[in-house]
Amino acid sequence: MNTRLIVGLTVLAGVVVLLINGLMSRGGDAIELNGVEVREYQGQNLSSVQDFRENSIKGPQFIDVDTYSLKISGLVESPGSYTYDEIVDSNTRYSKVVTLYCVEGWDVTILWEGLLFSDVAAGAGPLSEATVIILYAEDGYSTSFPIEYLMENDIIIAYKMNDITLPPERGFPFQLVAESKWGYKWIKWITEIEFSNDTDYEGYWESRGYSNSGDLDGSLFD
Ligand SMILES: Nc1nc2c(c(=O)[nH]1)N[C@H]1C(S)=C(S)[C@@H](COP(=O)(O)O)O[C@H]1N2
Ligand SMILES: [Mo]
Repeated sequence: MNTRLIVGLTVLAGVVVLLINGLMSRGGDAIELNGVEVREYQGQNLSSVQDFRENSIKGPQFIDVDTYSLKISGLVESPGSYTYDEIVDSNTRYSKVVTLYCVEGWDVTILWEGLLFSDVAAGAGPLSEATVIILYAEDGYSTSFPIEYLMENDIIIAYKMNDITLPPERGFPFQLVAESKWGYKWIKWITEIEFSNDTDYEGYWESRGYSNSGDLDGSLFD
């Protein structure tokens, strides 16, 4: 090989290394602030926090934890508002690997950590007339569930995924892990839990034709 070829190849290799480094550090930045993401759990490979597609109705919401409150309203004995710390510190923490399936055809398998929805809601004392729970979010999004689904299935409100605090894009402070339901039922940036008896209520995507139950094994449209 002549010298010019060797020099040329060396320069090319250097450029490739720089490019790869650049791409890798770009992808990692936002996440490393909160710690190191776990990618394997009990022998199971997990998806990455970055494998989600960002397609929220108004883009990421940036919620200030110091001013945030979660409101519990409607058909309950004691409506109230709780801070992030009140919710996270006063309830038992659970973790579980659950897969989110979006109707667009992608899915992510994540180790979620959070609180039982039923524990968070129990303090407010749901009234016996309540049959439906409507969840509202910072971006105006909403979705609803039959009360039994959220109260009787160990459904989690997550504040961590793969062992890092939910990044803003992924729903900080809380995302509902709506197991066995399509991704559009996994509401992010939750701000209010309303107990209701409005069985006709339709959330954002539900009012645009998607099934109200959102069951993965049911039909996609009502
Ligand atoms: N507040 C809020 N929550 C939301 C959405 C949204 O637009 N706003 N999109 C839903 C949809 S359609 C999916 S598939 C999941 C996926 O989350 P991602 O946007 O973090 O990928 O979030 C759900 N939760
Ligand atoms: Mo979705």
